[in-house]
Amino acid sequence: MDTPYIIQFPKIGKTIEGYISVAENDLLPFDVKRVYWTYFTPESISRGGHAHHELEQILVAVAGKIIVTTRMPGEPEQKFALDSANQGLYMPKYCWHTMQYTHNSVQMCIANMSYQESDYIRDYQEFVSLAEVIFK
Ligand code: T46
Repeated sequence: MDTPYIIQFPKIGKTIEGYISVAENDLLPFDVKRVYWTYFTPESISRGGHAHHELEQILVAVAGKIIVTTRMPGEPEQKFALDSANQGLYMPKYCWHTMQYTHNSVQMCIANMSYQESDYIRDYQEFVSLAEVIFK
């Protein structure tokens, strides 16, 4: 079973001219099929609260700070603070996750498949029960 991990992307440039970061080739653990982004999330809101059967993705805080809480089946909870635009959090399938954002956050998600509502597990008890069967 894979676990979430941080990917460092190259940071090209200097303070006086700004930076470019690039996500390509061997740094990506899958072929990219979709990119989406989340913004203007109020600080009082927690998003996510689901896992996926097949979706793998990388979350990047291209602006602001995002606290991502993850739980893999049978594993303790982990917390990641994303606050660098050259850093991404890889989340494998069957990773239960929630996110909280600072008001200025922009979250970019790089994903291995197109949007399919049937891929979501939105009920935590269903996630726990499925995980017991799949990862026993
Ligand atoms: C995830 C976290 C990190 C679409 O129609 N197409 C899309 O590609 C996406 C991502 C969402 N939607 C629709 C589905 C819902 O009606 O947008 C609405 C909000 O989606 P959701 O409540 O799932 O949003 P988040 O922020 O809780 O979760 C999203 C992704 O959906 C999810 O896969 O892992 O960001």
